Amino acid sequence: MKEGYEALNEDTLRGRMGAIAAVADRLGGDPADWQVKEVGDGNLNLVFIVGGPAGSLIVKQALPYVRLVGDSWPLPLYRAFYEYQALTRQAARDPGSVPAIHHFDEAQALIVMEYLSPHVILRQKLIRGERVDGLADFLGKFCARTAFRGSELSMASAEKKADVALFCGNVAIPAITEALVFTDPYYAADMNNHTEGLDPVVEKLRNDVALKVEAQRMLQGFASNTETMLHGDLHTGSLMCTDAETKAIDPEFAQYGPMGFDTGMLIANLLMSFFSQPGHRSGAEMTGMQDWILGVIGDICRVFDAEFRHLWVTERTGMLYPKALFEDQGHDSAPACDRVLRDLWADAMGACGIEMHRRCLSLAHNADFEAISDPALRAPLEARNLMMGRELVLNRFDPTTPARIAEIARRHNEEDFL
Ligand code: SR1
Ligand code: MG
Repeated sequence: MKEGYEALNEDTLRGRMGAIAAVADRLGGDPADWQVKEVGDGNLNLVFIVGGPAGSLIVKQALPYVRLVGDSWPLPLYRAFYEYQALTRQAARDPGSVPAIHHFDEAQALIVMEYLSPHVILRQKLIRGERVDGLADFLGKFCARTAFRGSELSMASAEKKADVALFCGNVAIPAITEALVFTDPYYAADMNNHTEGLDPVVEKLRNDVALKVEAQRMLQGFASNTETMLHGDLHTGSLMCTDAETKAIDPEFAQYGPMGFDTGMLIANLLMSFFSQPGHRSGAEMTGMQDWILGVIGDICRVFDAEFRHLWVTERTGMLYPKALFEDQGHDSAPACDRVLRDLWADAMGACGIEMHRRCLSLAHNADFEAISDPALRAPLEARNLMMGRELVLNRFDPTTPARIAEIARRHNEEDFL
């Protein structure tokens, strides 16, 4: 732990933050009068909303352990440093997509940033049946821009390799993903849990050697392919929305990895929202929400594709697929872009399927399903989700289209697997 680190609490925050001009000037007034509320509902960190007469902001501080589990699971404070680095890169690669940073303190593992208001976590909105205008446009562009602009399709090699080296220091956080996402779902790991009644499907997945092989191949790629800087944890709890605006938050799992990973994880979380809807509403309201979610997924794919192809033409300045080799020779580079996208979508579909598994089988489940209190209702919905995840992992090299994703989702949504 860095010398001098001290976790904040609602009593100490005013005094400590009041001494920082970047904070005090934004909040105004006497720090003793600031309103302070700890609102962290994630698995890892402290998050405070701090309000003064001139405005409000967020103070996020890493704890030296996993909050979800307690101090029996230590976790390096350096994750705040990587989150800060990732936020600055995302802000440059997709301006306006992430909260503005007002102050960073490495020793205290603390980031002071813009308070997004009246935004709420997308997962909560989806559980409530609320829609967000422009969601797919934001997400498709965010994923395409961060994937493309963080890769050697765009970046100078020396700069990209230096960045890969920097992020290589982030060992403990990717290790969580390597275990919880890629490995633990496929055997009875210590911290796993799953819904009562789901055993037949869990057993089927854990005895599917071909599935385990594919999950480990995906892990091999995740651990060794440094194509671009990932958000690393782009689920619906890492997005904050109003009814018409979306921002991405919380990139402490940032690492260099396969270009399709973020998009796959994101689509998985939307699919879990799709499958869980019958636990939250019924009738036309439910089918309408499910149709809307599938529409968002399809549009994310279309927007991603269009934006990636646009960047391919306008910003392909890195060492990969250089114009000197294609356009300058009078050769069309579009087939090369097709090929890159095909591989990217195969990675995305694999990551998607694995994320659908881990959120029902491993340690950190998601509220979409967990908020369904009756296990007899929850288990069959989770079973549909798990079985679709399997199909996506095993068939991830089939061409990915919005129609194919929607067809697989609708087919599984009709099935009883238990
Ligand atoms: C122990 S951390 C569990 C999960 O929380 C984070 O949000 C990541 O998704 C991680 O896998
Ligand atoms: Mg998080």
